[in-house]
Amino acid sequence: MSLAEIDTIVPPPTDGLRHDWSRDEIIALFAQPFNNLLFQAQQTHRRFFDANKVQKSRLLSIKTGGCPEDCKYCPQSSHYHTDLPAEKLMEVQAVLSEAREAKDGGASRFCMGAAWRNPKDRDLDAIIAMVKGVKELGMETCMTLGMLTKAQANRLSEAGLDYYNHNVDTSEEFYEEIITTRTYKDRLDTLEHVRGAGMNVCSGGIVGMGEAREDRASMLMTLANLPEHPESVPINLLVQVDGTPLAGNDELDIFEFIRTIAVARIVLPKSFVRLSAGRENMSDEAQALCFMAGANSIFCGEKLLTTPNPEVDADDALFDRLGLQPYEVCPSE
Ligand code: SAM
Ligand code: DTB
Ligand code: SF4
Repeated sequence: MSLAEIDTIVPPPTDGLRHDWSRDEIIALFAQPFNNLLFQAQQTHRRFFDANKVQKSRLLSIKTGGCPEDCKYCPQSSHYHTDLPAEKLMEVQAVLSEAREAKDGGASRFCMGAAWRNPKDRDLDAIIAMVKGVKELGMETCMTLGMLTKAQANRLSEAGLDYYNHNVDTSEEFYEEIITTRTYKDRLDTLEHVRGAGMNVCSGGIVGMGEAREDRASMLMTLANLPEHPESVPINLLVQVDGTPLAGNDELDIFEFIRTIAVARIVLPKSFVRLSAGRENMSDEAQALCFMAGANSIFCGEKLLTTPNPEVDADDALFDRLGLQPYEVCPSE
């Protein structure tokens, strides 16, 4: 097949955004003096967003623990011993009552996570009932259930699921240090199925796992060079959980974390960049710098999936001190 023919099969992106970043270019962004990097990120942020608005999502673990995958960061993997009891999939009504509470607490999106390698087809009826029920409450819906086939992605999309979260987690080069039970390509295939089914894509990763700056740059390159940028990009700072292989790792310098947020903002200018896991151990000042660097989404509520997150009152106080406003209902990106 000639190059011209390939060009007609995969049309170039038409969104006016760059999808051709090299790793060296992204490393150069990281390497700027901190003030210059933050200035560039803040300018980019203001081109597409209100710099004082932050989207709030609430997480719920609908199926906890006992996961067959070996992700070295994860307290829910059955390969490690973390004192986390494995539970069955929650009942639909119990999920809906948590969603009602999340809405009352100011969340515009409800994200449901399951400790699965992939959902089984027989689970999808209950999952779809959850999606429909949460949407009836007037909230956006997000699910993260592991790998999806094309057919599963289509079913979820038809049910009205707004977002699917599936992280690339790290760079392609570092990936095998962290997960051996599924490949990087598996992850990209799932993202393609989600996009092909017409859902919004939520995909990001974790930093602080012992990766190098080059890996952080490479991860952002993968995300920025997807045919369409994910609408939502969670940047998680590793939450170290005793019993997982990454517990006891050296902590990442917080300024390197803030740099990662800033670079994500620059290479993914129209995406919501989520200051995701790790806020519990961050100072207010560090979080303020993350917002300044272009983070405009957080998880709210005192629990992530299985680990603690700041109390709602603490977040409200921080938003007040910084003059930040939550999006009522998230603008459709
Ligand atoms: N099992 C599904 C999967 O892995 O695709 C969905 C749930 S999984 C817990 C969702 C994401 O949470 C992971 O991809 C990872 O990025 C993040 N995560 C899990 N444990 C974490 C930790 N200890 N610190 C930071 N992020 C974590
Ligand atoms: C994402 O990127 N981070 C969230 C969500 N997507 C599902 C999960 C963070 C989990 C942190 C560890 C825990 O609470 O189990
Ligand atoms: Fe399982 Fe997801 Fe945890 Fe990996 S990150 S062990 S797939 S729950």
